[in-house]
Amino acid sequence: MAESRLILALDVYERERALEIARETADYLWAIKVNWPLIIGSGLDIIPELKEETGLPVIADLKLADIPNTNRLIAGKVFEAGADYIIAHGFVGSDSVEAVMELGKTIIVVEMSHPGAREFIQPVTDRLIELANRLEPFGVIAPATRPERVAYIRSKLKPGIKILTPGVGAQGGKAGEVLKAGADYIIVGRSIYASDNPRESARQIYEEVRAWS
Ligand code: O7E
Repeated sequence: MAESRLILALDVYERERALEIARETADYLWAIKVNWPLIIGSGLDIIPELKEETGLPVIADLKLADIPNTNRLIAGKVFEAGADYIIAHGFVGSDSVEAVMELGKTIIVVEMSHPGAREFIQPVTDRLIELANRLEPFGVIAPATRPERVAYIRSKLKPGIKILTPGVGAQGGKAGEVLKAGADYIIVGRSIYASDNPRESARQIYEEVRAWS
């Protein structure tokens, strides 16, 4: 099977349900993203459990946005638990992001997918792209809900820095459009985990993504 470019946003609370959905969909995924709902509901041990269950990388989407020392304290524990990547906000400044990058592979938010992202984040996206180009993280987060912004971010971003795009499905983004615009990976949550058949939903999105690869 071709390498997947699909990331599952596993935003459920319960450990058993998370492990079951991960097991059912793993064949179609590149990685699993865990966010606060799952960490709050199931604890940090869910990270090694998901890795053991699926063999897939885990992205800890903590959207870290604190002073360097606090970012370091949090990221240290989360990498130690087995996270392969951590997502951090860039708007807090390069020292805060560097504190995370010193400990492991990091993904920086340069623009978000919801309508409110236009208020404060989008106006500073250019500067966040500059930050990413300077620090060279593994990747950046860009909005699948606005393919034209993904294309813009791709045109300004150093080659080699990956673009990960949430917002496909429940938020209205279309996988094909955002991949055509230059995304490397798409992040999908509700359209998979809240569907009647998560495995089949993941398979359908995987096939759609593959058609663009
Ligand atoms: O809308 P869904 O259910 O497909 O889930 C989308 C997931 O991506 C969810 O975990 C949400 O917190 C996350 N996300 C966005 O939806 N928009 C963003 O701009 C950023 C993220 C995200 O992954 O953040 C990484 C920083």
